Amino acid sequence: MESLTLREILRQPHTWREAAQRAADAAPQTGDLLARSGAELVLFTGCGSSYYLAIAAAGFFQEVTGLAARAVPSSELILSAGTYLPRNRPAALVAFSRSGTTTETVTACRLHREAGRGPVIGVTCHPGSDLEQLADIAITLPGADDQSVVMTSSFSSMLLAAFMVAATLGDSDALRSELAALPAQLERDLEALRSRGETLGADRQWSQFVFLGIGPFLGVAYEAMLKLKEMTQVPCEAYSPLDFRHGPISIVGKGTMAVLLDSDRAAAHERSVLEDIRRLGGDGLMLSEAVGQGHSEMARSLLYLPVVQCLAYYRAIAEGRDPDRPQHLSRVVVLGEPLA
Ligand code: F1P
Repeated sequence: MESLTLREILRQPHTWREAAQRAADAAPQTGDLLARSGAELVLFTGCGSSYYLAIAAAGFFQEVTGLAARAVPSSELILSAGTYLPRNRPAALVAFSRSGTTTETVTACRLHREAGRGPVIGVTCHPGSDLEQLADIAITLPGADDQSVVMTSSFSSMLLAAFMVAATLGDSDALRSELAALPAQLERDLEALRSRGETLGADRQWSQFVFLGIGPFLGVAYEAMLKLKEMTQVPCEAYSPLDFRHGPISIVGKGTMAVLLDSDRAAAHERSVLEDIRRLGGDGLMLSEAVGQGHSEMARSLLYLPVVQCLAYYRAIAEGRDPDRPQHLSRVVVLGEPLA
């Protein structure tokens, strides 16, 4: 029987259509809410994959809208808020949670509201969830509510929704049009992206993977690492490309595969890091070779996802593991005791 995880990876053109439409519908009122709130900072939060989603979303959001934005793990917002929230400054909170019930994320949103710090915008896949009920505005994507343990279509669909809101608030018609057309683009490219991920994942000469991504791409690089870690436990790490030279490069050897989620902004410098890795006996590739040219960085960051999801999936199969039953993991982490 076909794996649930693979089925949910391959349904992303469909879930992206729902995400683009629902986010486009919600964007105007989201912009009004942020403007009325006087928020001087937009915090993006989540746990695990949803935190990595927050990193990518916050990075592009700030670049496209010009509003100050940063990503913080939900648990840090609860236990170390002062590190991220400037004293008494109004801040909006954008929370990502596929389940809408993860303890830390729901708690962070509740505390943000109770403190009157500013509005809560929830992005979830679970209608009627705690997060949806707590949020001032909720963007809910039921079509992307992955039933698999690991997040795949939920991750990319919630990220696409965040990008669509950013493009709308940033008043970028070009970006909005590109994102609206992305589900059809993915439908056309899906088999090639799947196949590229399969080739990479099924090749067991690679004993360790390094995912490299600059700026907002680092969030997607972390997610690529987490997918592979969750489904296979194969050694894998993620870094900002040039920072990899400052110590972590010591791990490079014959079986190292560096997957560069390459950008436009630093392309030449990123390629130079791959050359260093090859000189040290490893190998490397640029994911834009699979995804093709002519896309914005935002769109490319989304099109990279099916490739790295399939890389992890097919490596799990090659290792004789069941991607639908990842070791030690549950679909949602709900803590027994309240954090605050
Ligand atoms: C987030 C999360 C995932 C993790 C696993 C368990 O859940 O921690 O990051 O990969 O699937 O759930 P959510 O808050 O997005 O529902």
